[in-house]
Amino acid sequence: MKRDAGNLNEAAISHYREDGYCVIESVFDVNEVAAVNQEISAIESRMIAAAATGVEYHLDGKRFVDVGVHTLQFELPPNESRLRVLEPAHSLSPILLELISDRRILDPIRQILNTNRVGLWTDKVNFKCPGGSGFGWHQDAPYWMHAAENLNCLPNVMITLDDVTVDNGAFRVIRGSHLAGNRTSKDDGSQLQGFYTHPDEIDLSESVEFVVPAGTAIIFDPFLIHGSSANVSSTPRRAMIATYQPADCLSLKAKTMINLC
Ligand SMILES: O=C(O)CCC(=O)C(=O)O
Repeated sequence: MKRDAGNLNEAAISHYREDGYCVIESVFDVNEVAAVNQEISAIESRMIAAAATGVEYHLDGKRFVDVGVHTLQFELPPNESRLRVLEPAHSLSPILLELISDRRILDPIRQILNTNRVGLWTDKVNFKCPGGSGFGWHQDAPYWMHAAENLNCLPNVMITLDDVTVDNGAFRVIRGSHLAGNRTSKDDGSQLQGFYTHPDEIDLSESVEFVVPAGTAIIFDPFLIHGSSANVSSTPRRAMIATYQPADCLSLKAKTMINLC
């Protein structure tokens, strides 16, 4: 189910409710995407430099650094000089705040949340540099379970910032998997096992992969099982993911109210 930018029609809203996602193509044009990518590149350099002042830790061999409220996750060797994820990112740049506050994104979110007043729960940039690692199958809700006031009201929007191909690490979901709520997690003894979905819970016959152009918005439910493969191409596959909530609720990391209405 693909929609052009604008309000979601009833079919798109039903698709979101029943299948756990909907896709809006051509939300942002090439110039808008290029401006965001230029900003992201500057932010990556700035935050890598700032990591020297942060608090470093390792989980399952992955390097994390907290710099104030920002968590930096670095890529694995041989790409360890590159960022994998930066969360949150909007407060580092008016351009990123503008992107995730854009009416073309907020209007569909208002429809999904059935409210005019929308706030931000969290946001991140996934850099997916050439050689960047994939994301194992997981749901987002378990990460947020202990902090969110409205676990069922946290729609995610992935904004693609490069044309997505199978080779550069397309995003994928298990259609309808949100309907069964919180799934059993992995039990492989890893530190992050609680955040990954147990393989027995994953019905690969319902897997949907999104090969979409830059500037697309993929809206998905916080309980939807999702992930992506590694980037085996020579070009990046950048994306920004913003997660919304009803207004007047605290955000995940900074614990401030970020009302976008
Ligand atoms: O960016 C991707 O490819 C996957 C993102 C993802 O699963 C996440 O950030 O939760």
